[in-house]
Amino acid sequence: MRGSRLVTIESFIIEQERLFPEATGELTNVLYDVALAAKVISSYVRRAGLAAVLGRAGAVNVQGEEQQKLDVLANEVMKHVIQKTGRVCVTASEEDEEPVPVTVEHRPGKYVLLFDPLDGSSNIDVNASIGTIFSIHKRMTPEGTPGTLEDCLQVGRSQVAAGYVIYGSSTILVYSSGVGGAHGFTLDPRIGEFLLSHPNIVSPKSGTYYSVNESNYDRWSDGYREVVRVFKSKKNARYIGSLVADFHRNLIAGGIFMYPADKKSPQGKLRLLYEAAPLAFIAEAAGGAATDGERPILDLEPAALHQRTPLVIGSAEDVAFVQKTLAKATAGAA
Ligand code: AHM
Ligand code: MG
Repeated sequence: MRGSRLVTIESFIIEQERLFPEATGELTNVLYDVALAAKVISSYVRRAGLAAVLGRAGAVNVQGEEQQKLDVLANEVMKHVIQKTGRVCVTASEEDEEPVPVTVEHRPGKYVLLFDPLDGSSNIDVNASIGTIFSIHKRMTPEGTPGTLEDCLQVGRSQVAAGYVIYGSSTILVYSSGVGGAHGFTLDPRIGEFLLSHPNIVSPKSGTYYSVNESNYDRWSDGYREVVRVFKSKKNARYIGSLVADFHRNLIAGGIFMYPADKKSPQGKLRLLYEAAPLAFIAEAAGGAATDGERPILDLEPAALHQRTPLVIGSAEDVAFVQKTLAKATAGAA
């Protein structure tokens, strides 16, 4: 742990809130709620091999208990913690087909929470790092009413806060509320608190690592093939197949993550609203960048809740190199 002063996530967020004299404290509370959900999810993840949570939903484990899929469970935890607080008007998740509005009975609040409860699901059963990603917006529709799809379909640039939790060798929550930078907190399991461990994260301008699923090489455009040819000769390959884990490594150590569009996934694989946009918010807050190969992720206008996007994210100079190489390849092909 860096620094001798123990700073809890609560006290840190309150300190940050003082930078905004007009703040009412409600966003702070939404962030606490997310941190609380993260602790609960983390406790399930840590016991995953013992509790009845591995495998497919609907299956029965060796003790005859009905198993609940960990990502379904994480989705329920997040909604349970946030839906009745009076602070959000709608939630949207990778696991729910439609937005889930907060009913009038539960006092719809002024924020919107979008999330991927447990990303990297192919890694769950093999004990590799997985994560939760979250994005917070102010609502667009009138206060006091249940939120709608319109509240969810907002451009990434208008996020008021975003972040992720990585369940790795330790559990770390990284968040940003924009102007104040990006900050990381490590869950101390002895006291059950997130403590400040990575203040003011600054991502290196260029990095050692590149992360991409190279088995898709034959399906990529010439531009991406050229990018990877150059990266192979200059960088080190690291790919877990768990976005949060690949992103976190590259954020801290420097590097780039790419999930391009390809012949099989013409829009890319990753989701704009609750995967790409929140991580792009963190990347930019840490001095990095994120594009779909051409345009900043944070400027993309969403048209559908589960919309996909190609994603190129990480150290600023590496992302710029990809953009330049792709543009050159497109111009050359024209
Ligand atoms: P998921 O939301 O179903 O877990 O899928 C998203 C994951 C990301 O974590 C990861 O970057 C990517 O899918 C890996 O995909 P692939 O196996 O095609 O490389
Ligand atoms: Mg996901």
